[in-house]
Amino acid sequence: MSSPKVTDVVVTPVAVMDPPLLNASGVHQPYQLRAVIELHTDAGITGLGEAYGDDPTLANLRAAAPFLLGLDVFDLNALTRRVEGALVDGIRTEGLTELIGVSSREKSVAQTVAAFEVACYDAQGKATGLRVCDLLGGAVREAVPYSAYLFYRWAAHPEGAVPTGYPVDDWGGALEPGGIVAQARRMVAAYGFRSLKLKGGVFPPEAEAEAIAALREAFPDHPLRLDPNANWSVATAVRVAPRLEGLLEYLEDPTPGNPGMAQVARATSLPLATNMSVTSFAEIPEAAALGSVSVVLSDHHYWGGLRASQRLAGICETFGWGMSMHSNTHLGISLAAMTHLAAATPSLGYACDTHSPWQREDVVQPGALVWSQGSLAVPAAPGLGVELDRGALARLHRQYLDCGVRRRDDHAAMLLADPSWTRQAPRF
Ligand code: GKR
Ligand code: MG
Repeated sequence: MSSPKVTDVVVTPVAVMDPPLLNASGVHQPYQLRAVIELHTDAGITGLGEAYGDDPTLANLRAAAPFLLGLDVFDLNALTRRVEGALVDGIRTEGLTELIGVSSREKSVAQTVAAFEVACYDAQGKATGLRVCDLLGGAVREAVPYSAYLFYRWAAHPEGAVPTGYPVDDWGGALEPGGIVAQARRMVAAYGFRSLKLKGGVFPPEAEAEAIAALREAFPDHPLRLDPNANWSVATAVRVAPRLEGLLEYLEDPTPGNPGMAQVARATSLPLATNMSVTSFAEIPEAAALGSVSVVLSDHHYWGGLRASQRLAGICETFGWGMSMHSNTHLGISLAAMTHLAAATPSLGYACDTHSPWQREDVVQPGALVWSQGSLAVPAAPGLGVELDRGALARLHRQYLDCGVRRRDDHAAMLLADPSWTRQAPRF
């Protein structure tokens, strides 16, 4: 078998409708941006990947694309070298997706490699008849558990934020414990999730602790998590965390940075998890030295891909850290990649995060990703096991062109509803 070589790289930005989910930065915009990557090869095989779709990410992907022509899809070290070479000058690091820690050149390279690496793996799988999880070392689980991702939210985006005819979803608002419990009941009934995560950092910590207590009462056997996205000061987190002991399986990013997280860690027996203070290999030594975290949420999109995520898994094992998986809004290509990675990573023991229940639009054909009891079965077809829905891709690209959103800005979206709103970090 000769290895497929890349003959063309197509990067297509898309916009998908998103509900008004509240978080520490503000509120989700009516559209979230993603980029769909197609690596065409001389074997007639096309590998699929998915990335953020903001302007800096697109600029980096497009800068790297010409350097991939002729690349052997099995030569992932060459992929890394080529991307690094392509992005030597003019790399975009500013304005990248929020809430995933500090921006850096290293992380922008990692994000760019990751997007193409997933597409290479998909092409490898299609060329060999193997699934991506098999290429990653073999599946240790054929069903990957995910957690329900609960959000405080409004019923609809504020007036003026959406075009005429923008359809409101039927989840309604959730601004107090009763609303969060109702949201959890619906999500558990629809998907069978067996663990629950509440996005916090929106209301004062005491109010969010009440929501956690209400969830515990309604779901006595479901592990619970709370993620204030570093919107609590160290003093607040030191005060509140001990009250959550016995209620949470972990507390995610209560406060910013490893030094602050370490102070909180010393004040509570709760495991602290992060996708904000440990977001690249460069941040690991500080976290290890300070003892700031005990669970790291991986995310192949910014750790550098599937292989880099498995390297991270090894490091987590070395330090005795647990491993979970972070999610931003994503589509089916990424969900398939996350599922293959989790299936092939033995120490990824916590249920993964996913925004899937909030997404009403996708670029993949339905049927490949099947939910059962809160888990996704690893797709059976070669590669990622998902196929592009070309009609949907064209429609969502049109939506991208028309919607005017070019980067994620939850703060600006909040200002439309409350012009006096200010971002304070941390707010509580
Ligand atoms: O979608 O609002 C959101 C989340 O807050 C997301 O942006 C975070 O990156 O889910 C993420 C997290 O766990 O921090
Ligand atoms: Mg988080």
